[in-house]
Amino acid sequence: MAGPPPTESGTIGRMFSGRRVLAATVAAAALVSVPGAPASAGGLPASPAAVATPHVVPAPTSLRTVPGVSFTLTRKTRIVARPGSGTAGSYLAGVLRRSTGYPLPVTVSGGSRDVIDLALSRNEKGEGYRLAVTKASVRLEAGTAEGLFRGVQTLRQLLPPSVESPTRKPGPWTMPGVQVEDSPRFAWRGIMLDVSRHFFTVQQVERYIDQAAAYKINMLHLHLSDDQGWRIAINGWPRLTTYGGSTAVGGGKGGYYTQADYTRIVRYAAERYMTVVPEIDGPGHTNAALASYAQLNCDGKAPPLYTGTEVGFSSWCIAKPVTYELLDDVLGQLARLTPGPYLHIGGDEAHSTTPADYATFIGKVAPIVGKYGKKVAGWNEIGAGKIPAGSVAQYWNTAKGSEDGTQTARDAVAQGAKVVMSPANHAYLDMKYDENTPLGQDWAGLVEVQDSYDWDPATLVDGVTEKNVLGVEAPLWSETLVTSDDIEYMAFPRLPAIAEIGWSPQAARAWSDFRLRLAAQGPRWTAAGVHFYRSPQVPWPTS
Ligand code: TNX
Repeated sequence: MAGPPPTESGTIGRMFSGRRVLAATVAAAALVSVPGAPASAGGLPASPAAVATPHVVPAPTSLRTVPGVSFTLTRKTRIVARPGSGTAGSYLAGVLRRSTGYPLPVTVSGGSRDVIDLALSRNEKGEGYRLAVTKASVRLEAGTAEGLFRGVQTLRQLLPPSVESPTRKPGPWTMPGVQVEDSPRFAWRGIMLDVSRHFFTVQQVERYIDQAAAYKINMLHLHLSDDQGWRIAINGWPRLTTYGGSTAVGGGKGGYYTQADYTRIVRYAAERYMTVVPEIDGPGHTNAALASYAQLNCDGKAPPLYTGTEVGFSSWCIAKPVTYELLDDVLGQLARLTPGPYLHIGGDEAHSTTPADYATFIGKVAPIVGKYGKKVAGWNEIGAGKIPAGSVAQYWNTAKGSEDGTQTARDAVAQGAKVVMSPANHAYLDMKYDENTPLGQDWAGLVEVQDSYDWDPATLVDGVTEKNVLGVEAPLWSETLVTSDDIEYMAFPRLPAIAEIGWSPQAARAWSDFRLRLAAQGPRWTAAGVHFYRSPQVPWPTS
């Protein structure tokens, strides 16, 4: 490796043993209350190169700055995307060309100067990567294309915020010299978007995918059906969408994805190494389907469409064979359209289904998922039914104090399931930040950014420990959300907090340090046109 050996410099160098982190945090607080600005009196002198200190979210396992070294993009810089590097090179070029205006050709081989070189390496595995910024080049290595894509997201954050602008900006485009080694704590780092309560177009979903991918999110859970709308076309059951998808909360016009639309979303996500998990909720949350086909109802009568926000009033008719004929078609078609391993069967808040019927239902639906070669995912309640080992139970109840949630999550684990943590009072992006938040709900409490950040998935639920936890997911329910601005206002800055919980080692995480790194994301969101909540807990730069 060219250049001087890396040193652990004050502000961000950290090797993540508990004590070192604390030292780094204190130094960071002293130095960089305004990222990129010269250090104030009492701090160390600002770096002579005036290159912004790296403020990376999620925190990498190890990030060492190399003092006095930097790399500057030029009109001649090339991106070398070596064989096997997947979409990482073209994605990076797409981001950088818009703001820099540089041609940044992507080639499969190239020299060693003025290049960003993406290569596979046997030293890394999975999503792990290694990134070295030297004077001559930027070198990113990973064991997989997916790892390179995650590393590209770190690389972006080393450049000035205006690099995120969709239009040309002046530069200079300088990155500090760093050596980063990084790999994720958890395999599942998800977002969920409720497209049922309000419908979001393919383009709106794609926009959210890109925003989440920047923080190394790798799972996209789509809540495709609920009382207020059925959003995915199913061959043989056209009224699910033409009628069941025709409205939304508040009586709006609704909408739905054709199977081609859904495939577009799946492909767009896959190009960002994000796996789509489609959810068809049941036995509750099924009014839109029940309204579409009278024969699905136990009494043979279709209820009216529903545009309110109550939960728990609807149920599939557990005893009728047609219920499972429908679900066989739905899950079979979704399995065919979905390359990812999971189909999410919902299972939450089935207040109008008896416990015996609930267990019968899970016992019938889980095998349909298996028959189509997929694994079962569901809300934690599915633990009350019989589920195959290897299933995923998504814990959504509020942490502690929720006996039901704890019990069903434990029951799921006892059957060999893994848990994805989405505790509503920490991970729900639809909760209000404070009592003045114009959007969202508050049934799980007010969730400020620190609340979303300060918890550990491995210690939240008694009896569910690190080895039982597959990861974390931030659900965004859309009863009160209509536009992309609404999505972004609720997701930012809390989504990056959940993303860091999913990616970074627990010992490396401290709120006092995170809030400074988060503050540095603000100008990036401003440059990108992301509408975000300026939490008073975060020292956003004023300029
Ligand atoms: C609970 S949590 C729900 C959703 C609502 C959400 C609103 C869960 C699995 N179900 O039906 O949209 O609260 O915050």
